Amino acid sequence: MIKTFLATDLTIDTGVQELLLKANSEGIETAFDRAKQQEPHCKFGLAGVCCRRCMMGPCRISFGEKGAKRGGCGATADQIVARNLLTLIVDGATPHVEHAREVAHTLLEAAEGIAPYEIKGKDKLWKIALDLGLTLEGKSTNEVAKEVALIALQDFQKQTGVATWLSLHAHAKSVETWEKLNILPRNAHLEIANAINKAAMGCDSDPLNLLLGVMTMALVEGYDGLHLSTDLSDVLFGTPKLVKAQYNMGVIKADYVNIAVHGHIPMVSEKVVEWSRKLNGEAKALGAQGINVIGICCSANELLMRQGVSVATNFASQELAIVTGALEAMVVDAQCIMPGLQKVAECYHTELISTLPNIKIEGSSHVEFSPAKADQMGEEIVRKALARYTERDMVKLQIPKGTVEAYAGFSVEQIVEVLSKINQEDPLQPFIQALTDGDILGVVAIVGCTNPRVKQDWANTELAKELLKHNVLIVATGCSAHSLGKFGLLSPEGIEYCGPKLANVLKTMGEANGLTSLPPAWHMGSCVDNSRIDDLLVALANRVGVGVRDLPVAGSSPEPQSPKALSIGTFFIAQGVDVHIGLNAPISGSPFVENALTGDKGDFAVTTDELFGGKLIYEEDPIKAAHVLLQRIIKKRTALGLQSPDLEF
Ligand code: NFS
Ligand code: SF4
Repeated sequence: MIKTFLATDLTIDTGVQELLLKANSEGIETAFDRAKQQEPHCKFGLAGVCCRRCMMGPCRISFGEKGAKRGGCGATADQIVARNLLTLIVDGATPHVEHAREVAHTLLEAAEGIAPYEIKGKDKLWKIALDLGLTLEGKSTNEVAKEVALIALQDFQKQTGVATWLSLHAHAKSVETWEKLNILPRNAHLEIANAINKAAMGCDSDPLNLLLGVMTMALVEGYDGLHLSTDLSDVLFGTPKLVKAQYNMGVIKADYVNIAVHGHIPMVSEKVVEWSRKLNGEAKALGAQGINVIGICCSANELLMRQGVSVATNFASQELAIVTGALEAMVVDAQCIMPGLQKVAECYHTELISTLPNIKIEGSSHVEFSPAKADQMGEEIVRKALARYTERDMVKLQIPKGTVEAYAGFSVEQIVEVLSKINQEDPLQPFIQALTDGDILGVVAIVGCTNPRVKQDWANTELAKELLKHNVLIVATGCSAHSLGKFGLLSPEGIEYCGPKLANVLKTMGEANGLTSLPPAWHMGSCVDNSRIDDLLVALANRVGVGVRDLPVAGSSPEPQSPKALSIGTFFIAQGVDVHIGLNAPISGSPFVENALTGDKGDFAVTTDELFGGKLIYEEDPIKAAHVLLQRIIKKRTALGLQSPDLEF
């Protein structure tokens, strides 16, 4: 643990600051301490030029005149960086692909009557079934659901053709580009194996071919990761609708049995909520007011959107939720679960509970999830939490005060419904009119994580405010959406940050729906729900009659932590959307790879800007990043023949 630190340098969240001081005084180490201990980071690792792919190595390429220019096998910096990037994108995409497969498997078992889940999203099921060309006549919900689940599972098996979920969602112009480049994926598992095979020692050593492999993996991420997860989660649990909830550590309640759900997999978190409601009376029998479920990271997003569950915090401060001393249990499944949680939990009465059969945490308890035994899991977890309540140490209890109101639930279906209150026949028309007139200058998706290497929530919120000032509408997902929620940008009050034109549009749209205004940032869900942002872009492009690459939109991950942020970003670049990152990807050691991803059209032999119409933008300063994104948006507006104001920064 570092002895002296200023909590205000580490996060702008005052609740987290308070808990960092508490942790410090109790001698508890957190990710913020450990991140400092890792400084300075290895410069070879940061640049992506270290290779551990075989036992001739590890090898690293020197930056200066002197030193090795090739690894033991002869691999150059370009080749090593490209191979490392490919496996990094596999690291990002694979958890989402597993997420999707688990949802598909659960849907299948639910349809077969084996798994205790009711199919709540019938509308979504019908829509997907029709899009897949199935006939519905005379079939029960379960029969249709089974057919859909079996077709979805084919996206992990089929050896020829193109992944079905890509064909369901991709814009025709994007598919044309990908076909020409021969990067269309067949099935997710095959492409993951293919990518690992390409990157293996002595296999693919052509940096361009490796980068094309990166783009294939990005499409796997987009369609068999994000889209498949969202679609089938909506079928099982319903499509999100506008919902109001609270943000900040203050959502943890002193007089309740508190259960935090953390991770990503809605089959786990939904059952925890269901059983918390069923066993609420037992908490009262213990003298508590009831059971309070709160969310962390993307499980929070899933439950916020569908159940109105409030959000305690995001990635970087996950351990600090335990430091309140008020959590009876923290239930985790997969992805972004810090192993450090267990050590913190041991300082309190909190039980850390892992759930997925293949994902365990050293020292934690484990209550196993399987679709068929989901109810047993839910009940056992909640009973474990109840049992811990009486062990709470009141001396260690300290919950930062105050919560912030936030709206979430902006699925595309909900956005269309909101807009239909203005134009019933053609709901997207008022949105497109506002874009055309420049009342909405463009749309930027602020997505991804928080990272203890960056002052928590600072870059996410600064970038959002600067863009809003210039009338750019924000859509958000993941832990970035949580950053915006904590600081009021998911609430109608947040329009104080908007330029006058955007504020007017949001007021008009809000008033048509019985609100003072829509919030300036639309919370569209978890990280897999970046699929919803994609659907929105495809719908807008189709309505206008252009490609996704032509739209005045961009993406940004100001505080990225996970390789998932990079694989998702690359998916959007593949469609011609510019993507900003606030911490660099490990590519700077290769001029070829760096230029291919960040160069402009015509800059270099090959750039994604040239091939796809979008590029990677690396900028740590969120204000400068906002300005670069504004310039890129205006460039796209100009190409569409749209007027834009002269920007003054
Ligand atoms: Ni997304 Fe969600 Fe958060 Fe980053 Fe992790 S929880 S999948 S990766 S840290 S946003
Ligand atoms: Fe070194 Fe080549 Fe082996 Fe990598 S694959 S560790 S560069 S010898």
